[in-house]
Amino acid sequence: MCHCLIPQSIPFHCNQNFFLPRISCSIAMAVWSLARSRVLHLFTKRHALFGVLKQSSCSLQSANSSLTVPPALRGTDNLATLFFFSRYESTKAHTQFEQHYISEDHDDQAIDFPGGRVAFTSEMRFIAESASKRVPCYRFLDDNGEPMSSSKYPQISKEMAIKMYSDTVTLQIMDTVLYEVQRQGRISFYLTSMGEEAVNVASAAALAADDIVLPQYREPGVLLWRGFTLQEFANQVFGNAADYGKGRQMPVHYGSNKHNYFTVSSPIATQLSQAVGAAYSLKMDNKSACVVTYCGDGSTSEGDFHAALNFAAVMEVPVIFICRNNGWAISTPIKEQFRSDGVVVKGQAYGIRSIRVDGNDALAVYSAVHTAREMAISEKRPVLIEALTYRVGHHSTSDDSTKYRPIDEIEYWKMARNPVNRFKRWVERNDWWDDNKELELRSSVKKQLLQAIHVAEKTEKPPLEEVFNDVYDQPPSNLKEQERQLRETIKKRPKEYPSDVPL
Ligand SMILES: Cc1ncc(C[n+]2csc(CCOP(=O)(O)OP(=O)(O)O)c2C)c(N)n1
Ligand SMILES: [Mg+2]
Repeated sequence: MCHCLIPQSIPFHCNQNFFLPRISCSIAMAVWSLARSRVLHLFTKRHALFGVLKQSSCSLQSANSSLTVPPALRGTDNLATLFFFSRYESTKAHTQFEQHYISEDHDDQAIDFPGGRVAFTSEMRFIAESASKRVPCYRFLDDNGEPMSSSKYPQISKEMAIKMYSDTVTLQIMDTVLYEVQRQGRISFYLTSMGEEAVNVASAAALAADDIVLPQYREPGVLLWRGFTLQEFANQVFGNAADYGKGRQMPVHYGSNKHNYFTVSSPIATQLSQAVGAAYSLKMDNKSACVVTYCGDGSTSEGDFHAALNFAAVMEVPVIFICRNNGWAISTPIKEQFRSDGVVVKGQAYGIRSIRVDGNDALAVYSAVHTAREMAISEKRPVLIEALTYRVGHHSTSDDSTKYRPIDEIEYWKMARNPVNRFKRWVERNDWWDDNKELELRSSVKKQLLQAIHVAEKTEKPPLEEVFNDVYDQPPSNLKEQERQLRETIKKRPKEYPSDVPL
């Protein structure tokens, strides 16, 4: 276990930045604009290094596709362009800036500047705000679950494929049932991963158990893959005495020392700089493992995202940043989040090898994470993966996403671009799966989950004193005073205190 992991006896809360200070936005912006110059002429080289990127592009157009397209998107020959354009219209390319970029440089006249040799140019020109072509999106399966021609077959065994598919189905069922349990008022909060099952499970499948995971919150599939049981999930959302967080966290703030999975922390992006610290620790210990941290598109607007990427690049640590770009940060669409070509280009700005991948294609996610892991560990370097996906559910049970986005957009991603159905078609095509197995799996998972919920609901809550434990070795006087006041209040108003929490 690396130095920076918190011991078992202390709850795994990481709501502060332990490892790295925040850097100011202005410094991050300065780093971005300086480094952006490298993007234009180095990009081709990077692609060559990154064979997987070159294998395919993300054309969503499919001759065989019988997919339902939302009315707003009909009447076009190129669904890919239109749909991606509508999601990414914040990006405009200005080719005229780029065309002369390399040819006019006077390589013989250069300055040996700290950080490397820089050629002079007699031409005054500004670097374009974006490249003429958007970074393509690596995918293996098309929307119908058929391998795209020229795609290399990812090394996935039958056993692995079946576990991947079974876990995505389990995640779907868990989300459906626990969402309803919240609606029935039996738990206080819930948040689904619907639409993002492939990023969850396929990325987990590409990792080793020793790799340390620092999640955002929409990645319970990683924990499921590692063997966290339905009973453990249920205990956490009910906040009972068997919950490892002793009921102190909101539901879905899972964590497991056993599975090297840091507890989810609500303040977004804090996990990113912590991940860099953990990866640095792995490097110091010369471990053959990496750290994997997840974030959303919204998190990339936090200063922590930029600090984390910069530190990771400079310190050369084995960390994989997986950004689930799902189009929305609660009600904020990505066109109001950034003006860059999504997230992937930010990696190169900080000197980090990066790839954009179809997050709804389990095999592409698997391949990209698997390759990234090898590079991160063998070359001791960070890697950034931008997974294009879509949050099909509401942000959480505290949200109604139909208030800010069209229902047909949601339906389109739910039906036509469903990552679970796409992967299923591929597994079926290999004769590894059929309807009987499907029925059997679904009924068995439902049965186990309902039983787990029943047990979790019946299990007693942690005693009141636990609210005040585990942070300090010796509780300070102000905490003792708070506990005294709480007990006094309960005595005065016993009816307002939940009867199932032991005093
Ligand atoms: C520092 C911080 N600011 C704001 C919030 C409130 N908040 C919770 S989730 C969220 C949106 C995050 O969006 P994204 O990173 O895209 O993840 P997604 O929910 O789409 O998976 C916000 C703003 C928070 N938890 N922490
Ligand atoms: Mg998002």
